[in-house]
Amino acid sequence: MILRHDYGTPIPTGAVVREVPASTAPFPGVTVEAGDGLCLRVSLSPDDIIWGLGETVRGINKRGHLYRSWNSDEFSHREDRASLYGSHNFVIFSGPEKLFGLFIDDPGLITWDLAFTHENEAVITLPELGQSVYYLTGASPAELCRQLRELTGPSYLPPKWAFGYIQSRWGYASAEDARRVVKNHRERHIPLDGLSMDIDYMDGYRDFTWDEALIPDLAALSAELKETHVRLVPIIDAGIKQEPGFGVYDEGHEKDCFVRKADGEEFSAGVWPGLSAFPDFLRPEVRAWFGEKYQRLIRCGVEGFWNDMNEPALFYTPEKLAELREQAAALLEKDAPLPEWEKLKQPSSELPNNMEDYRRFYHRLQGKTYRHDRVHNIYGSHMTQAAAESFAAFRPDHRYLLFARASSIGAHRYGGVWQGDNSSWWSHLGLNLRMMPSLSMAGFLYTGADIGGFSCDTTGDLLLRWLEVALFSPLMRNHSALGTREQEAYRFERWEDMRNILTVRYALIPYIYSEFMQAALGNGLLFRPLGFDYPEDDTARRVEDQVLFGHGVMLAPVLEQNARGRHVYLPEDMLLIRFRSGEDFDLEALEAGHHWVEAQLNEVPVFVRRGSVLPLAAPAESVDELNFTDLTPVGWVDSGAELRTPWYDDDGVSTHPSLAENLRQISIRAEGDTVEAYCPGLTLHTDCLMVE
Ligand code: MIG
Repeated sequence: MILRHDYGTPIPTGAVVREVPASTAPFPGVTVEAGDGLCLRVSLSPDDIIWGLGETVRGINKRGHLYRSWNSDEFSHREDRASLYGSHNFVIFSGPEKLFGLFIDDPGLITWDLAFTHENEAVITLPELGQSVYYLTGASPAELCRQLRELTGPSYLPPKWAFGYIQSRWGYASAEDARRVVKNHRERHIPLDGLSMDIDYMDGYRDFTWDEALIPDLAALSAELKETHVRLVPIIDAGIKQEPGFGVYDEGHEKDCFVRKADGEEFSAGVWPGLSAFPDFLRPEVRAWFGEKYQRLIRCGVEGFWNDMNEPALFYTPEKLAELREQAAALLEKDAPLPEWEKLKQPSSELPNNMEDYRRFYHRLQGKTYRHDRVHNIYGSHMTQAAAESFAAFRPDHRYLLFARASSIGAHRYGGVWQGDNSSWWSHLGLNLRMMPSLSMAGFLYTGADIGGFSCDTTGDLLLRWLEVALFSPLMRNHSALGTREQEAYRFERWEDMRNILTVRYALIPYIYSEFMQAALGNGLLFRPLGFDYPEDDTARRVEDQVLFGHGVMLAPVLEQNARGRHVYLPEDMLLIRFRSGEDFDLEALEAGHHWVEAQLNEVPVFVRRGSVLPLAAPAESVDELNFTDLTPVGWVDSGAELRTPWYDDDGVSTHPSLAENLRQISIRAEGDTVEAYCPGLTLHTDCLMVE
């Protein structure tokens, strides 16, 4: 059941698609104080767990830290950060005597003191009124997530090829770079489906252009790569170079599409192209205008994009830069001794993403004007919406790949997210795994982190383990920053192991796709904390380094350097599949309880519940070449029992696929030595089933 309270006049964020009438019935377990701002308090018993908040640092259980909903460009973030790129204002309180969810539909700053100040209290504060708060109750945490999705709409559907491996790097600029990287993969039979192009492909960082000296014919390049089953995925930034003569800018300026300051002047901030103007994505006519621009690249055969810098990140404003200059000039003037120059450190480090700058410009939303800081967290989402609406207008029956950096709940209908600028640190391996269930809860099913780590130099073992951790991430992309060690799989001594792990991924794609589509079309979860399925098992509820995926799979990847295995807790009997490649794995039946599981650097352990199966395809080098109908289910089957697994497949591109029409059942029956597996339209091989 969902209860809604309004405080002040709620700002239309676009997050909610299903009207729930406002009520005055109290929220049991929540104390609400509404004054100038809003404060929600929940007292916690020592055993309560808090799940949610989507893309955030720290644990799956969010209890014990302070978080802030404020979309932030947090390059190389550490665990003390309160905010990352997205704001996903949904939490679940779950304990022996408690189960409810809160969704705060507010586009601005929210502070979540989740037992940070007081061990047994959660305090959520919002500086201003103007929001709806939804209180969700139901029989299970998954049920609360389903309700949230019914309230905020279904998750975005990527095309099937987007489940393949994508190679990316800040620095790929030319057609030659693209060809070389693809060739290096294909020559070594490293699977590949996408190549993402970073800002360097653009002409002077101008959106919707490309440098014609580097890419003379984008359409020809795109067609040539598609011949080898690789698709280009260019980046689009939020800011538009403020340069008279640049067509996109001139048009946006003429049509009054850019945000303005209080005095009516166009707001300007420095980002990659230099001083730039920022589209007011909150207005539908601006979205239509900006979205249409993507079609220039789509007409060249591009079928996927990533939207960056849409918090929006601001490197500096002329106003702030002038202040800094003045301070520097004063120091110069008086010929200040060296220690005094230290005074510039703080103002210069505060130049980017400065709160004062976020108060300098205004948006128009449904006839009202809002200062940016009041609606900051929905800016990026509306950029994603602009792109998605344009794709739908251009080719309504075709899915496009789209993922963005900044997001809020609501944007999950339009695209996926990647998890921002992580680092090549072992600690981020765990962090990125823990974000998967939290992002699923918020509706972002299509997600993944920069494999290998974005900033800092990666190492061969870290990249290999990261590929293993990302085995089930819908978005599986290797990406790294300019100036760091080159990070394509083939650069490393262990490249064959990396290739082998990628063959595991491709063997799994039909299953991952089946689970993804069932979750997306059925408002379900793709990744879940163990506590969702084992609410009575307190050990399972507190596990932070294992997650559930789809029907029947538990992931417990190795997250530590030099480790040759790890401790795994099994809440029930499971089959361990120790993969070395898509065709090379061994099986071991394990009983519920604690286990030390060996996993050498080139091995990835995957667990399947007794009575479930993991259907594998024969690996291929691209999704186009995968056979989705010839499968080998792997699992632990009880003799005498019939096992049924829902199985989804479709053409991979249609935009309104029907769950009912595309869902089948794989049924497996084992009786003594005879095992039979059946599913209409599938050829199933039974040699990897363990019968007991
Ligand atoms: O200021 O486009 O998160 O993936 O490589 C950095 C360059 C801008 C940040 C993105 C990252 C991308 C980088 N961008």
